[in-house]
Amino acid sequence: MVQTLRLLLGDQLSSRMSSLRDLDPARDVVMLAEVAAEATYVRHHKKKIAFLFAAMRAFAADLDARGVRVRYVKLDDPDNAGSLEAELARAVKTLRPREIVLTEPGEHRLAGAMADWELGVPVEVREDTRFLCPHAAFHTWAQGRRQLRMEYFYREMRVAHGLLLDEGKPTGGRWNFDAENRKPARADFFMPQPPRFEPDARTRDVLNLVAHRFPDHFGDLEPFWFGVTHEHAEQAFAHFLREALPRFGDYQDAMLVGEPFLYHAVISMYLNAGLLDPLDVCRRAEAEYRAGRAPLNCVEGFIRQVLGWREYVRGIYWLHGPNYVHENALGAARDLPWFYWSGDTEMACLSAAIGQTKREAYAHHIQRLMVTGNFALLAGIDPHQVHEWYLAVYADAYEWVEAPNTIGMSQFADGGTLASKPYAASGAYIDRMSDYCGHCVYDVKQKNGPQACPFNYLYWDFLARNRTTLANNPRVAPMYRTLDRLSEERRAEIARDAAEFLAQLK
Ligand code: FAD
Ligand code: DLZ
Ligand code: SF4
Repeated sequence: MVQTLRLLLGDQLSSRMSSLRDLDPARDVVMLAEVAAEATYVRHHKKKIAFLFAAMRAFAADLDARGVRVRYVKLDDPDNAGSLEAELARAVKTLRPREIVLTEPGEHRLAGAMADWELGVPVEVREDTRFLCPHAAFHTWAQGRRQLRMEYFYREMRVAHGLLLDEGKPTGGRWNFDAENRKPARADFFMPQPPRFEPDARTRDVLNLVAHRFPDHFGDLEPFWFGVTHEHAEQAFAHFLREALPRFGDYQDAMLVGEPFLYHAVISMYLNAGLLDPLDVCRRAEAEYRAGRAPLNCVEGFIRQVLGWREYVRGIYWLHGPNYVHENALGAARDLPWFYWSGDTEMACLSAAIGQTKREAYAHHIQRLMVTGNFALLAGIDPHQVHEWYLAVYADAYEWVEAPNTIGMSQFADGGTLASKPYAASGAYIDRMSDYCGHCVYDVKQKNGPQACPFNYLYWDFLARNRTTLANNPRVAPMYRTLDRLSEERRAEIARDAAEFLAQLK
């Protein structure tokens, strides 16, 4: 008889999961299940499914080698029951455990479903201790605050975890070196590439399965180069520390044609699936600064992303209920244009960001925020459709992190809970931070007319359309003063160009 059946979800691939805390290999069984319900709640990128299944299989093999009894259900198992609940029911029937233990999932969808599970044995759901800010601590921090600004949360996290502190004060005399992190990159820079891992026989099996079962999902399955084990993720992170961290900060906001990764870490899919530990990566980045191998602005910038943004967006996600993903403060209602799936657009910035998303299931933050996100915001695309796109297309996408970034930061659909102003920008921003415009059929310097960069007139049209909601925002008010200084003729031109452009979006 089995004492405890311990379920590990596909993004819980760490031996430090709370669900494994008191594992007794003599009496317990650890279960992992590839199920259609999780693989299709959005039409995930093929690389994302392949990454998770291959990593799940590798982790299960690792547990097995350590003497743990593992029940692993493959997607093509003829008895596969299709959902986590149905698979647990099948396991309960066969193994007759006294209890089921699992770590909370990262989404309201699954948490809500679990509350209704009827499995005939007690189910214990434990907190996910991989995160550095427990739910209760975030609630306490948020209570009574009018504004939940990341910067203040981040400072408290630095103190709580003793990162980049000298005698209780921020190292270098400042908490935040972001002002130094906005340099455009040049195409002739040396670009470190993330390490690529040759698929082994186990991963090849998964690639065949995904090719066969999900042919109509978005994205290119091959070449598949993601790491799928803790050792791979470790190698990828060590490579980042050595090769890219010393320039990470400076070029954090830069974009270049043909350079999808620049100096970014490319570790979010590993962190989010449990293959890397967030506190460990922060400590090791700090050690690079202390050893004189990476400058403070780069190390602080990296730690801010992981200790600050990553924990903060998760706190915001759980603070808001399941309806957060349906918020639409600006009443945006246009359908997501088809080119988000095909990449087929003449706008070079969008074509580059979407093209690499298709190929790699990866785009870095500024591409997500200031290219695909900015365009959707300016064009008034329904934020829920935008949210479902981001949730599907990136290898690192889970709702706890994707939704606040999309609904809150990128689309301003939560009315400013997360961001103090909309991340809306004209073509000039993209031109300053990238070399995309030099490859575009549109002219970024032209403000109106058929050759003008669409971001230029859409930007002003966005402000004009959303005046009632945004004009009183102190951070946007100066832009309304500029808009109001434009001649009537110019404003009519903006409205006409925007209407014509938006009318042909399909
Ligand atoms: P780097 O730029 O090297 O940063 C290092 C790490 O910091 C990342 O691996 C990540 O764990 C963390 N990080 C950085 N920015 C953020 C952020 N804004 N929120 C949370 N963590 C952050 N990130 C996801 O992990 N999953 C998502 O589904 C996701 N969706 C996004 C959707 C939109 C619209 C936007 C604007 C951002 C989204 N992000 C998401 C945040 C960010 O873009 C990615 O974490 C980052 O691009 C991952 O690449 P990297 O590992 O090279 O990150
Ligand atoms: C994303 C995903 C996919 C594609 N497939 C599975 C799966 O087959 N089995 C599983 O346990 N988990 C999978 N996941 C991850 C879950 O969807 C994830 O645990 C929830 O979204 C909560 O974060
Ligand atoms: Fe994008 Fe406009 Fe530049 Fe073309 S000109 S790449 S559309 S910002």
